[in-house]
Amino acid sequence: MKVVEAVLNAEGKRFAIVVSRFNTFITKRLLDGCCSELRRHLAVDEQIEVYWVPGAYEIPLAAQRLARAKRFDAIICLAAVIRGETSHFEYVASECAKGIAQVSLAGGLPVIFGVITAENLEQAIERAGSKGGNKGEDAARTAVEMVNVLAQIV
Ligand code: INI
Repeated sequence: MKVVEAVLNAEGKRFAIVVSRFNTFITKRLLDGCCSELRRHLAVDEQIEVYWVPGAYEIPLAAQRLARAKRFDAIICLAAVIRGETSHFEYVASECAKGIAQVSLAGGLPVIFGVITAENLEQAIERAGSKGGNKGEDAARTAVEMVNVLAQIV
């Protein structure tokens, strides 16, 4: 029986982070969590590039360009989509999720969905470094794990 379980080692791997400026108060915390988690798994700053985009809706296109550049082992997408009074939230969140999945499959590399979808600001804060953990950290760990597990599929 062959069982593959990846180690969490980011040494020598290259990561692009696409982060949304919308709800910067939250996304800055996701970015901090993401970078510190990558460093905890031995990535150094030279292996990490950060690309700011206006909102979650714009993330898939930027991720697609980065995937096409073929310089990265994984792309990590960070945003906070917070439900407002209108249905705008649903469109933004679902297009972002769909686009990220498409880029990942078309590009053949991990494109990680580090996007908070929250009912309100309080819930978003909880998931950006307080009692709900930090979704940016989780996304970094997922990226490192996926890069390592894919390397073992031959
Ligand atoms: N963008 C977000 O990243 N989060 C949100 O909560 C959000 N809401 O709710 O409107 C949001 N909207 C902007 C959107 O991502 C685009 O930038 C905009 O529609 C221009 O294309």
